[in-house]
Amino acid sequence: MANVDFDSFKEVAKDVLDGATAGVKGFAIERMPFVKGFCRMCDDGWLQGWHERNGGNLTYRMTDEDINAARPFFDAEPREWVSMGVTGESLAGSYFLSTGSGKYMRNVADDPAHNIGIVEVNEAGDAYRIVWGLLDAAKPTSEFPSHYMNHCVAAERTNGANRVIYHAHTPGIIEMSFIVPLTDHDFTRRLWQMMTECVVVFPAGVGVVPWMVPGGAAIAEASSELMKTYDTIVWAHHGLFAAGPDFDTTFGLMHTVEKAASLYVAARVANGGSEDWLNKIEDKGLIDTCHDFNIAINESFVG
Ligand code: 2HA
Ligand code: ZN
Repeated sequence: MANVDFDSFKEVAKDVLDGATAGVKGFAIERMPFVKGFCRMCDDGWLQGWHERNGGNLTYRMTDEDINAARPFFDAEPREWVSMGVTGESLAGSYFLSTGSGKYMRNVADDPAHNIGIVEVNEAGDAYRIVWGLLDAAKPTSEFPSHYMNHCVAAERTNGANRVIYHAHTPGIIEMSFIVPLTDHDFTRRLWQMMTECVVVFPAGVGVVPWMVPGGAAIAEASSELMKTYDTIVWAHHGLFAAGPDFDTTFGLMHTVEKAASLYVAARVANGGSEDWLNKIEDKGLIDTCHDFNIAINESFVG
């Protein structure tokens, strides 16, 4: 210290302090638990091989606590309102953390502010504006209208418990859509039969949407109709769309359904292409499992 003059010491100290303040401001949102959980889920999906290129998207409906914690870091000037092309009144005024359109899941954890962002939905429930992140003119996912409509339905069905909607390009489910009739009944029964705990993880079964153009109002409406009954929806030749109360449950649901789908395809290949299994879980087994776990099975798919 003896050789450092006081003014230059002060200057260095100020630089360090300014840098730290900018760092805290720049990274404060990234450190919040809901953002960390969101980024981890994007990375987990990437590591599963579900998110080639910009495939898949994730949205999370923020709690009041999340909003209050994040608000000091919102843009001073919110961006323009953008019409969603769909209307959902029940979640008007909500805030969502969303992946960006054209963004890659594998890049989210490294650079959240460019790849994800917080959007506010207006009081009419038909438009959004970005209030944080999605830097350099990025936009929320092209599937945001689908996500929003499905958030509305899933939140109503679960008395507000549902907060997460996740879409992934899951290979087993895509493969199944080539070889299984595209009905809720056909997919659900086959998936339940693949692994004992499937019926416990998704006792309502899965809904199936036939092939549709992605990103539009039509797929949003078809999915949200099925979301009245199911947490998981197959988008034929495209992937899965899943809803849940938190990141773990929603990721776990997607993982379970996709694992069952890949087991189905592998078992069918191993069986020479036939579905005439030597051994399988009978309907009584599915019903008894739900009974023992005290879970209501969707009875339209058994018996
Ligand atoms: O985000 O997965 O369905 C890209 C998509 C669209
Ligand atoms: Zn997709």
